[in-house]
Amino acid sequence: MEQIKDFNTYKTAYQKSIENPEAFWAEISEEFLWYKKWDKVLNWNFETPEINWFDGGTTNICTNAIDRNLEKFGDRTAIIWEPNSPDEAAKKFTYRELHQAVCQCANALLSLGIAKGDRVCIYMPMVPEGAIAMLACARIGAIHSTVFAGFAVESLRDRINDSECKLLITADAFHRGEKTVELKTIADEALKQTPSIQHCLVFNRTNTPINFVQGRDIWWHDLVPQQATTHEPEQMEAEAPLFILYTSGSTGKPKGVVHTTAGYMVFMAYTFKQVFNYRDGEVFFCTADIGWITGHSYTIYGPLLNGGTTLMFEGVPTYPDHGRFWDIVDKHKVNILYTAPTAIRTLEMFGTDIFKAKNLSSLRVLGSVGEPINEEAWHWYFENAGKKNCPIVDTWWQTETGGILISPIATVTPLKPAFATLPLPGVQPILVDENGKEVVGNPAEGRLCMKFPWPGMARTLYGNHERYKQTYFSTYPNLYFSGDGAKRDENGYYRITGRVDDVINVSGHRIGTGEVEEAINSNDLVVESAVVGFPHDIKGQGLYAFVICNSDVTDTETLVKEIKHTVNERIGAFARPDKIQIVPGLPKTRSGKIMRRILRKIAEGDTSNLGDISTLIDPSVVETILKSAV
Ligand code: 7RM
Repeated sequence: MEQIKDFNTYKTAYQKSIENPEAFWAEISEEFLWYKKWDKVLNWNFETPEINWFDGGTTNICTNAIDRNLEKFGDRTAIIWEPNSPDEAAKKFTYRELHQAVCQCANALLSLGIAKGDRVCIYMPMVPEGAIAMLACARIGAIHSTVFAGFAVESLRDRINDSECKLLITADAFHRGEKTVELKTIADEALKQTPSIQHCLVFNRTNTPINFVQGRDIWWHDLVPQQATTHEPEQMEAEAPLFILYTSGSTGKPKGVVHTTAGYMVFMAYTFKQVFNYRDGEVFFCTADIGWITGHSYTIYGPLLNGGTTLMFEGVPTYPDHGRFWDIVDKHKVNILYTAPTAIRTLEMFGTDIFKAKNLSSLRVLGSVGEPINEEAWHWYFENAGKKNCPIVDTWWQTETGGILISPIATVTPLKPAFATLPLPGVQPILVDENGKEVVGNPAEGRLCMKFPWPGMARTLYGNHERYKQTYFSTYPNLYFSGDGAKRDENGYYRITGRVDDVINVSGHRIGTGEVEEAINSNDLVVESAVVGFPHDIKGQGLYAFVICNSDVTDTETLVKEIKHTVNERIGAFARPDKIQIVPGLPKTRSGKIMRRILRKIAEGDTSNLGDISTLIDPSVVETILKSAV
């Protein structure tokens, strides 16, 4: 695959990808291993919606990510693992070792009765075995559903049940910063209500004593290393589901976003190589957890599909001190660092003294993902991490898009702080107004949509194609709607301004207000609640909950604590509201809709102009809420 080396080449590639998308993607796809080449590159229909890439082709993404690299790069490091504590030794897997480990895991899965098409839930910390388990699933054609290890019992349970996973792969426990998370204990709770699970494969990470259910539970070390180190991969249809990843929407329960085999493979390989300008032999460090899409696409699949070296880090940027990222960069000679604005802003708080003792000369490219990066954080990152000579790629994309859609191409696209800049080749964005009318010309502002498919896009929501259609293709006919708002400057550069729906982005984690409200409402003392986002210096956005409680509640302080605890237990600590205000009522319209616009203003502390509140049933409730705002 040809690397884009200058801006003109980008423009030519972009032009070609628009004029003849099928020829464009066919050429890129040639270099992969196919058991059978495709008959047709693309069939699509955004109305039904049905999107079909490389129809008739068969391949295996694991073979392409590992086996294909063995001959040339067998002894090259595929995965570097840096543990939570710098006192523990790092681990490395060459491509050959990774191949053997993945084959063993694949054979282990088969021995547990897992077959092509079965769902396997992976609830693992950031250890290589998490990646190995995902790759092993792909190898045998099982569908992995990775659940972030920060999720609590009910979130895990619901995800397992939604896709009826047969197997759960987890660990005894893990350390993250100063914290210990007893993963198996959480899993045990969830497994009380997951009838589809037959076995639980447990990786021993910390030697923490666990409850062991005979017949159901199996230690990883008792099963996996005993297996044969070769395995004949399953030949997968291009559109066979590869994985499910649950993500939050504005309403209802989390959505099981489904990605399929060939399109995802081609798109991750392409976007990784181009966006980061990845060069052979470089060390790529993506700080995202494998439980999120960024971890799937750019910690695992993208780098491996390019024969690259990927670094997995188990810990947090502030442990044992706030220099940890930079220590890792120096220790493993990281060339490309890909992290989130929230991490940058956290480190920014500690000042720049720490950089004096760091070298960082290995760094060549920096990346940002997950939320809009503010200009201040951009400059801080550019100057302190990049020493003003590493381009920053501000990459915009979503769980649903599979990979990066709008981003500078490192060393190629002229940068503009806080702008994700231009669409990648093959990507056709469009801005529309609230009525779906295209906003033409520049500068412009509108809702960000896509008018043409790209190979990495989600194909459906697990078990609910109708919801897929409703969520992404019904707001504006014949367009994929991202849920984000964006501006376009006079040069056509995009700046993503954030969600226009009720999804809140807390530290780069997508949280649906509905989910948090549901958790809060599950407390017997709560009558109703409304959750909105507000600007937060570190997290980007924080959560503000307005809660109506039962008249017999006298101790509101305890109730507030309890509510936080409930959210912790039901969703996970990352979704805990920053602020909780007990209110006597919520601003509702005559049709019973909560006027969130007003609550958002109150949460922001911007109460000078609340706008028209005359359509409220009881406008005086606003006054009352304002008086006790927290
Ligand atoms: C990759 C990921 C998706 C949402 C998306 C946006 C926001 C992501 C950027 C961004 C501004 C960016 N997937 N978002 N990247 N906003 N600039 N570079 O984060 O599914 O978890 O979230 O994140 O709102 O819709 S995600």
